[in-house]
Amino acid sequence: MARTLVIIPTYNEIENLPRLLERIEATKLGVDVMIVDDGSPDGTGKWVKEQLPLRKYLHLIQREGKQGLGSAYVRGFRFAIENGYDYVFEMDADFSHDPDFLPKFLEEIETHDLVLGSRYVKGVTVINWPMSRLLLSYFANVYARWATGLPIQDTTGGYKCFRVAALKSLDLAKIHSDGYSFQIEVTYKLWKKGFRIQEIPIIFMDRTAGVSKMSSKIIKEALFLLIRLRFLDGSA
Ligand SMILES: Nc1nc2c(ncn2[C@@H]2O[C@H](COP(=O)(O)OP(=O)(O)O)[C@@H](O)[C@H]2O)c(=O)[nH]1
Ligand SMILES: [Mg+2]
Repeated sequence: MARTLVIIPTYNEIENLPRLLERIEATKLGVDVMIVDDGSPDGTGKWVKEQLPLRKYLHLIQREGKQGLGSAYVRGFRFAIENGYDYVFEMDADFSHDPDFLPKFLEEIETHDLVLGSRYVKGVTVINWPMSRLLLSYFANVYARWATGLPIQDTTGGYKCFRVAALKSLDLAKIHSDGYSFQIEVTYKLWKKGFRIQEIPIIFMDRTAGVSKMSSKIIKEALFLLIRLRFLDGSA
């Protein structure tokens, strides 16, 4: 049996996380879950800590202060590598990434190294986003495709499944980007190394509880990352 770890970074997700864990349990896939919490002021990390003895599949890394999504995932990746997992997922805590798609990812990862949940392979499958945000995401992807040459419709999405053996080939210490940049950078590096990447359609639903941590800083970072990947860092 393959061992799978679902990494969920959290910052103030107490309104979502308890229900999300129940939904993951209901899939009966037997996956482990790693929460990487950055000292959420709303007590998300404290709640997870209390759950550890009750939910044996659950793991927790507590960091001090909000340190960003990218480094939270890198921390989780290291745990997966050190603890002999076969597959590792990225998943948001806010129900944008429906746990019911987990089996589809697991099916595809058997013959690929990275499976991407895509909002743009079957038309546009995004629910509840204001038009402005949808356009931003859509055109960010058009730009990312153009700048990197990645043959992928949705490079900024954060619902992904990696073969841990592929992640091991990356120099995680060199990945400093955050947010959307992080998503593009990791996928780009695996693609450059010739790993097998597959996109599957997902329906992405914007959060209905809690608040988004997206910021203009994260968008600007993505803009510059693409320039770096394309023109300065071809050997990445
Ligand atoms: N640990 C950690 N998690 C974060 C941080 N920023 C965002 N997250 C989590 O990353 C996921 C995606 O963030 P979200 O605010 O929904 O971004 P959006 O979907 O792009 O609007 C959620 O589970 C957040 O709680 C951070 O700095 N540290
Ligand atoms: Mg979100």
